[in-house]
Amino acid sequence: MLQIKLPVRAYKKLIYLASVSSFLCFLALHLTISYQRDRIPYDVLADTTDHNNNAFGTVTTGQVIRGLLQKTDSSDRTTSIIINHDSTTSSLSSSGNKSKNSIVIQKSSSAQLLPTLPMTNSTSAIILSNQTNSLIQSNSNTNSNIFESSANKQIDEDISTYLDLEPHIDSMPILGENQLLIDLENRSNNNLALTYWLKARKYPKPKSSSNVKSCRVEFPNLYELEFNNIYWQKFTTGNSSFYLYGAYYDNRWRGGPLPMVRILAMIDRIAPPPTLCQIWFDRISVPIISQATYIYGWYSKWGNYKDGFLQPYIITCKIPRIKGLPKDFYPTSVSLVDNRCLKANNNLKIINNRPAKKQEFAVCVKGLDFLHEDLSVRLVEWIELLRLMGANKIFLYDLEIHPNITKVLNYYQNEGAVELTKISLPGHQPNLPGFRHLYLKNKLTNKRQNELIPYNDCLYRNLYSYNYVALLDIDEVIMPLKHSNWSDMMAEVQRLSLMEKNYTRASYNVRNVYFLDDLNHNEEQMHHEAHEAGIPRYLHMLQHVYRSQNYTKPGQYVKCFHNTERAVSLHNHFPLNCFGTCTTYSIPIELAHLQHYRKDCVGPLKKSCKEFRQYTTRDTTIFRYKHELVQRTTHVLKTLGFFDQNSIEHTA
Ligand SMILES: *[C@@H]1O[C@H](CO)[C@@H](O)[C@H](O)[C@H]1NC(C)=O
Ligand SMILES: *[C@@H]1O[C@H](CO)[C@@H](O)[C@H](O)[C@H]1NC(C)=O
Ligand SMILES: *[C@@H]1O[C@H](CO)[C@@H](O)[C@H](O)[C@H]1NC(C)=O
Ligand SMILES: *[C@@H]1O[C@H](CO)[C@@H](O)[C@H](O)[C@H]1NC(C)=O
Ligand SMILES: *[C@@H]1O[C@H](CO)[C@@H](O)[C@H](O)[C@H]1NC(C)=O
Ligand SMILES: *[C@@H]1O[C@H](CO)[C@@H](O)[C@H](O)[C@H]1NC(C)=O
Ligand SMILES: *[C@@H]1O[C@H](CO)[C@@H](O)[C@H](O)[C@H]1NC(C)=O
Ligand SMILES: CC(=O)N[C@H]1CO[C@H](CO)[C@@H](O)[C@@H]1O
Ligand SMILES: CC(=O)N[C@H]1CO[C@H](CO)[C@@H](O)[C@@H]1O
Repeated sequence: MLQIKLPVRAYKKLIYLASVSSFLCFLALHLTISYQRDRIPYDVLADTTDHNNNAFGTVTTGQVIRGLLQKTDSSDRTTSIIINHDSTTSSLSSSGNKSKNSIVIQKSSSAQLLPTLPMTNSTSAIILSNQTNSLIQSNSNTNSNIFESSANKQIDEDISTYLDLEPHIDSMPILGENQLLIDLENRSNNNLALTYWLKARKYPKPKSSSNVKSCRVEFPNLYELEFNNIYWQKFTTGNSSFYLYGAYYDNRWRGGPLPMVRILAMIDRIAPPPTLCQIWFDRISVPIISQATYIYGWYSKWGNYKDGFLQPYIITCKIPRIKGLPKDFYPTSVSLVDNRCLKANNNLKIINNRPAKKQEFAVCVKGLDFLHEDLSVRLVEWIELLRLMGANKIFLYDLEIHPNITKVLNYYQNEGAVELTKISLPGHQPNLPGFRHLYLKNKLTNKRQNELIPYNDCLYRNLYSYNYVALLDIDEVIMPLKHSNWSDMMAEVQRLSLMEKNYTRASYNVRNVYFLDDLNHNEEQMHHEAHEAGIPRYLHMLQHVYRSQNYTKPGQYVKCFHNTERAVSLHNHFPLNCFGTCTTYSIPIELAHLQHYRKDCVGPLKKSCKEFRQYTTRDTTIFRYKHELVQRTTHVLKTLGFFDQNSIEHTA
């Protein structure tokens, strides 16, 4: 309406002004865009935030950077967003291609270093390395480093084709805190009761704790727990340090009328001080208190029996009867304290795995320490052989392993045949991969003491899942000699042992016999070809069918099927503590033996080893599984890409 009333000249003027101003607007916009395009790293970051629905997503690029970096000192979460999404190195240059300064962030776990990043064109390059968390500052005048040279490279991309492209990033929605906590429960080896914590933190806070008589203890705060080397929690009392690994519910009837919580721990004392357990139940806002007792998981004569060395313990807390609680009302988590009224700084989820059906055989393997030794192919053969003999599941612990071994174990984990659990060494012991290996090699007694944690964790996780657990190394197999599988063999062993004495044993042990690598190279003694015909050369056990005639002495270097109904603490060769006495039955060598595949005898047997090499015999019991073992092993190796595709097709 307004326009119609205007004179024609003014109308024309208006159109002219409008077009001129929109042209200027366009020009300004264009300049802004191309200016920003020069600063690619900024765009990358802005994009990332955008896609993840981040709160900072809508502001313009320059602000995003500033916003994120300023936030770092106050919010760890923000820090991790930058770092996690930037798995490749991102370099931020402060002005076009002119700048000589660059900031390189390599995934850093130390958030507190970030606030020192200069946002101005400061003259130094800062490298944050995840390896050492150290800050290396170098002067720009002297930095002839790789980052500079890559910045000067001639890059000539036609950006116009990229304008609307969506980079392939992980578009998973960002999880809420509760979901993150539930996921973390798995990652903590299931020793954090995070699902429970979400509930427990909503319990009403006790009012005043000054009233000592009726002290109402608070549930430990997740963010105030004292952690150690990822999987451990530390509890200090007096001058003793406790490193807690896991807690388990034990209500086996042989343990008496009261159920128990068992806690696996390393303690730097041979006589730990008295402590109390605070046992938490779902829906009860105060803990049940019980005195802790200690079961020493080691023999003093094996060495390191001294304060200051970390000693393995099974800490036991009986759960007092509580009126009105149903029998299957299980405790949820447990803390150790030295005063019943104290809020604890440790809290372990109580593991209580109860599958509907108990299976027969679990195999447990201590922390694998094969970073540089690629035993992947031998591991495949070993796992397949155990499965053929009747192992229901193999539980392995991972200290450090070669990537090819990881590949193998991931495959079997997906198949459900294997469970791999990461583990670390507690306390002051080294955990840098490679260094830890050298430490364990040079500190044999410490190594053995540490091994008791995975062994007993494996026992206690599986108390109600398997009848027997066997602790084997990956160069050992318990070979049934008369039967085709462990199940049939153990049925016979049970029958024989009950005839001898009418009770089940805590363990059933098999004698050790060496299948040394070089026994079949001694051509003068044994007339045979160097390789077993029709068997692939990469199958170590199938190729090594010569063993010594002599077994190691009865009771020495034996391995057992441990009875999960009776064992209280396990050691490599025998149970150390049982309900009642630790009884064992020696399985006759006609029924089974332990085939031990080694280069050489263990250290203390060097003398007998001469004889082991002198009297040898060809033992092809393993050939019973030959066809299946060759087929399965080869199939897995092929599936995982261990063979050159061309050579398979060539020979086929
Ligand atoms: C450092 O980061 C690289 C690449 O992201 C990774 O391969 C390496 O394992 C990390 N090192 C440590 C000690 O975390
Ligand atoms: C934890 O891991 C187990 C298998 O190891 C899986 O079945 C379960 O779904 C996982 N739980 C969560 C919450 O991710
Ligand atoms: C630890 O403390 C107790 C008493 O608090 C003391 O008797 C003992 O000697 C101490 N042990 C060491 C190794 O310091
Ligand atoms: C063990 O072998 C016997 C005889 O070959 C067979 O009947 C039985 O099913 C096998 N048991 C298992 C658990 O594989
Ligand atoms: C063995 O003990 C069980 C009970 O533990 C009993 O039922 C059985 O009769 C005993 N067998 C012999 C041969 O004594
Ligand atoms: C080892 O075996 C040989 C041959 O069977 C036998 O003569 C020798 O006595 C055995 N040695 C021991 C220590 O048993
Ligand atoms: C095993 O490791 C070697 C060395 O890293 C590598 O070349 C090979 O491809 C790996 N094998 C498989 C099946 O990944
Ligand atoms: C805007 C700007 O500084 N451009 C420079 C980018 O780098 C090339 C080569 O190093 C120079 O020639 C340009 O002047
Ligand atoms: C080398 C360079 O670009 N120096 C500039 C750094 O930034 C300040 C202002 O923040 C300028 O004054 C410098 O010229």
